[in-house]
Amino acid sequence: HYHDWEPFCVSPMTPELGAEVTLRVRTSAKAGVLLLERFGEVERRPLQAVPDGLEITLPMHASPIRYCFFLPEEKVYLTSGGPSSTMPRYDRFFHLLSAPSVPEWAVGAVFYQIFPDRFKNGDPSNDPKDGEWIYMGQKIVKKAWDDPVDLKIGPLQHYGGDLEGIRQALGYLQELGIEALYLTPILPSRSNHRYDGLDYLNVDPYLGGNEAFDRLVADLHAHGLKIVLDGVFNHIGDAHPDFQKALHDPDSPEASQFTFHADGSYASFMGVKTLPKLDYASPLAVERWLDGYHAPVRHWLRKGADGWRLDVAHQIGEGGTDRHNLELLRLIHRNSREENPEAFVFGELFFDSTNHLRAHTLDGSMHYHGFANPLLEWLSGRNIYGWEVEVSASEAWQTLWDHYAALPLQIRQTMYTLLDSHDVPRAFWRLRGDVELYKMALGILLTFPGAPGLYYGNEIALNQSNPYEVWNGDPMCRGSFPWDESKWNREVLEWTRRLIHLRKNTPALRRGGLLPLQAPTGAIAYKRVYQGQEVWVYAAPTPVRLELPPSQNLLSGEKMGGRAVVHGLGVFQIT
Ligand code: ARE
Ligand code: CA
Repeated sequence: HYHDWEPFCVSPMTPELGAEVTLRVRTSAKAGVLLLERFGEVERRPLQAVPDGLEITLPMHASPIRYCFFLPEEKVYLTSGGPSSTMPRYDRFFHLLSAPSVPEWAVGAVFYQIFPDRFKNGDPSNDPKDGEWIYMGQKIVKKAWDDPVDLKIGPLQHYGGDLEGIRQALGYLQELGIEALYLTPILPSRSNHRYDGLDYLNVDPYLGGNEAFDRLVADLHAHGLKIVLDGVFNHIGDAHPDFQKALHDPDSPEASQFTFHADGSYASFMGVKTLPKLDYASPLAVERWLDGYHAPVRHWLRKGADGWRLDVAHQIGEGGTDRHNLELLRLIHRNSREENPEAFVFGELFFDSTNHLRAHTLDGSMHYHGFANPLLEWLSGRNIYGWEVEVSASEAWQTLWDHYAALPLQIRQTMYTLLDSHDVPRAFWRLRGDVELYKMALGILLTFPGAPGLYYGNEIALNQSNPYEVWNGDPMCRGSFPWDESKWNREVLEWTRRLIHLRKNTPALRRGGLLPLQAPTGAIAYKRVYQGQEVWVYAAPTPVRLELPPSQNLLSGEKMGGRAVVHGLGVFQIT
């Protein structure tokens, strides 16, 4: 019995509110009932038999609609958490959102995250000069990034990477199979990370300015690639003229956009003074950053961006405001779609994002909590702070599965899954440079539902030195990309390429649903299913024996069936 987000099971796949939607279970059962939950009451509706399954057509008059199936002959409930012999809790009902829903291009798409200062210096003529003043008494430190000691210099240290560099790397990225880029901020700022934007309508001249952006976007689009920008709408940089005005003139309209306390201090991102927090109780702030014609939310989509990754999405509008965080996220989403109907808008929701995503706000979130964390805790035996943890394969799987099962159907395929990013230690480092384990982790990333995001350098096993105690300056996971190919791990690069191409050419891997498989001890195992295609994935850090139905090994091409041994990653298409 199977139900997930695919044309057979949900049609149309993104139903409009008020329109009708047909829900189908792929099953051999001849009779069944839909359990439809509304305001805590469960209604039962009979299903009709159709070839290959059972169906019902419903008006989409609430969003999300929440339901599961009951098959009386087998006495089985089909829930978002798989088949169950008892009536599931409400959080195991399927959630289906009404349109607007996720953009087709982002479904299962392979992303590549770039931290622009560190990726590629394509134009040394725009480099910041050592000792150059940036703004208000701040001086740039221009250094290469090879020596970990340099990291203590902190956020003013610039390497010189730019948008021209990214453009020059397009051939490399395409050969790898990348379909979309996610860039951390590109606004003029003082720091190398640029989360402290001081002008929201222009590109940092050190990155090549607006011309470099236009050129990059044109080239990307000409090659069918997308580009998602980092939307920093919770706070701005303290050097931004709006904040400077507010500081010097507390009665100015600009001042209404911030929260000043009696002692002269002000609300900021996690107490960081360079990042004053925007107060969206102020209508001016809503207009200026999110809603007005010139609001950056709209501006950059008109300039060709294909979406937003929303920085600290859960904090936007939080604290002492009359506009709720969820409402603001919906506003950003709606405005983005107005400017670009295909915009992909996902949140940086560091923790459990289920509630946000069920509330019809965004198209997905960075999947740390329900993906990267359990996976790497299992494989490395330590968490992102470096503390030792003991997580078994079955516990890790349970967390992955619980989070998958809790997501609205459409968003299951657009979660931004990742192993690491510019905010956490690199996975290769956490795995102590163990190439086999690392390849397996990449294998899980690239065979799991969602839009997998590689962080620049993942594909060549870029490493870092001990990150944990240098958390005051820049995190160590932001080293410059070595364009000297002798520093690349070729084996990992070939492996990553192969898996990306496999994913793109196998519909079940790219956009299929997920189901648990019986896993041998110490391993995790899952099925990906799409339109009748079934792919079984095993990830086993130590060798495991298993029984396979007639199938093809998608990594070696071999025909399989009966007994097999998997060590590392096994991917088998059932034939
Ligand atoms: C830097 C240092 C920090 C230091 C801070 C203050 O890295 O260790 O505490 O300075 O001196 C940007 C820069 C950061 C910079 C920060 C502040 O990229 O390098 O920090 O600005 O100047 C939490 C949030 C999460 C947030 C991270 C940074 O939940 O949303 O912290 N991520 C976004 C971006 C960042 C960006 C900002 C927010 C600010 O992706 O790059 O930071 O715009 C644990 C904690 C989480 C923490 C997470 C990661 O899980 O529990 O709360 O996430 O680690 O650090
Ligand atoms: Ca440069």
